[in-house]
Amino acid sequence: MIEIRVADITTLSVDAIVNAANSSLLGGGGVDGAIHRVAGPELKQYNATLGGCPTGEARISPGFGLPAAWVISTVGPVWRGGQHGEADLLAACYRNSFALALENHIASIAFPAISTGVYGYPKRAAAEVAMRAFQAYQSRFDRVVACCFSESDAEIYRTLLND
Ligand code: AR6
Repeated sequence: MIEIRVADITTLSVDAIVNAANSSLLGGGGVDGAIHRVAGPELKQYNATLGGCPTGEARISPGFGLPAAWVISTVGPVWRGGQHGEADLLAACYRNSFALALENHIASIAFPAISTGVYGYPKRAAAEVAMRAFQAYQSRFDRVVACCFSESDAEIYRTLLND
């Protein structure tokens, strides 16, 4: 089932939350900063052992201080006009995050709108990529949460879900 929520993803009680990270996996601003703040310094220490993550791939860590048991960090593409493989890379983020979740027997998972903040991916185009992935994988999970940070972002997902 796909749920569209307006929330701070760090508050969600799901098995795994997805982080829109950078390739260092060591923290940053936006949702990444929020997740590291609530998880605590153990997340950065743990991620330092992972050796980074290329754009489009994903890595899994324990949730430490978060309500979620797991954090799946994925590195979205920086928007450079749309002709540099951005859509394929963003789709890979969702696919690789879902694949890691399945390998780890995760039943409920929440995603932020990857790449739509600092990385500048247009929100509607990013939501189309996200929704296609949610629809492809939802039957293998109890809950797939599209975690929006504003009501206007949620409205974009609702429009796509009802299409
Ligand atoms: N809960 C849910 N969504 C959030 C939260 C939150 N607490 N905070 C922000 N968002 P961004 P990116 C939304 O910039 O574009 C970091 O510095 C936000 O409104 O967090 O993938 C990393 O270290 C937006 O819709 O991630 C990277 O360097 C979405 O999350 C870089 O930013 C993504 O915005 C990644 O940029």
